Amino acid sequence: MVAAGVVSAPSAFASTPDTAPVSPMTAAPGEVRMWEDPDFTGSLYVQTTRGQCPPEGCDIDGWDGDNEISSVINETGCTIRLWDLDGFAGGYVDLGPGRWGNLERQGFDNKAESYTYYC
Ligand SMILES: [Ca+2]
Ligand SMILES: [Ca+2]
Repeated sequence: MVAAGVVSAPSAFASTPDTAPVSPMTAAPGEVRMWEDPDFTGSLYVQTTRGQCPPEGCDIDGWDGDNEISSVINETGCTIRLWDLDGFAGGYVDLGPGRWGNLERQGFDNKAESYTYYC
């Protein structure tokens, strides 16, 4: 009857099975993914690793992605700089590693046309 539970009790971490994750969507380690809509929904327009991009950066497809990206998961360990224009020009926003569920909060919803890695 000693307080053994202090050690063995599950932390809040493990004791929240009723709490649905915000979104089940993930990216694989080393990947960046970008979706058409907030909360990682709609079309998945970008799914790349750094090695798949030229050194100067990656284009977002002009038909399937330009001015449409609304959420991003960055699992690259690098900062992803989203550019307002093709060719890494115009305004930009930097997204560090993590989940960016609504680019409206960064003032960059439906803007990105290209991106570069800063590692
Ligand atoms: Ca959008
Ligand atoms: Ca583009």
